[in-house]
Amino acid sequence: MSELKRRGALIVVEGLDRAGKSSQCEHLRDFLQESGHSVKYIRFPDRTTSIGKLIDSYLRGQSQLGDHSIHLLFSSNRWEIARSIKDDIANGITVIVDRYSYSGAVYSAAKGNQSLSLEWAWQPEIGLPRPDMCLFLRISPEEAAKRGDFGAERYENGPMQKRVRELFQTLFDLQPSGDIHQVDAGRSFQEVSKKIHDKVADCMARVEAIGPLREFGPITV
Ligand code: Z5A
Ligand code: MG
Repeated sequence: MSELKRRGALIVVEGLDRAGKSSQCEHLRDFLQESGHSVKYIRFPDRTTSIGKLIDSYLRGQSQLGDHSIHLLFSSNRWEIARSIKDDIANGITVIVDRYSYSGAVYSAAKGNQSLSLEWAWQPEIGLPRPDMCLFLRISPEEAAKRGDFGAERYENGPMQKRVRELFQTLFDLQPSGDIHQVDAGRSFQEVSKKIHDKVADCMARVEAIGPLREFGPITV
């Protein structure tokens, strides 16, 4: 009887601005590849697709869209790539994702629009692949500020980041236990990457015990 292929792991990296998500994701990809694993690194928003180009233009302030419309575009941007994530995982490839549904729900709900609650914002994420592990890179506003000023994009301002920080915690409290792993991202790059590598190694070792890739379910706030 032929041996069944071991599936890849779905690892999400989340965090506030300047927490070091993208640099850590790239480092993790290289580390896993050098250790002989098949790995892919993707980031959301994926600004290369036609939906992603609309999002990019909005984030740069070059176009205007209603809060609900842009929210659903961010979610669509994940749905258009969901099939390939599932296929890669089934083919034994570990997929590292830089921002995901958690950012999606939290940044939109942080705008304070009465008809765009966290619960409403989570709805379009239901059914998307659920990560085997989400690493949340935790950083204080002071530490983040040392890594450079806010950029010119929307949402890159103090009050928005404060609300986002609170809502991440609210959303994480509603996730299935064991999904979210907090990492102190205020430490040196090497210290943070060591923590991440250890946690990811644990997760990859548990993938068989977890079973098939799961899907996001509803939340009740
Ligand atoms: N958004 C949304 O609204 N809805 C959604 O569904 C999604 C996203 C998916 C763009 O995201 C915006 O989209 C974002 C949320 C919203 N808005 N905000 N705010 P993005 O992911 O494209 O944004 P980004 O600009 O790529 O990411 P970032 O958060 O600003 O940065 P980062 O990836 O966390 O950090 P980094 O680029 O890896 O590092 C930042 C700097 O710090 C860099 O100079 C590093 O060399 C340095 N660094 C990193 N680690 C360290 C340590 N440990 N010590 C010292 N310095 C460090
Ligand atoms: Mg980044």
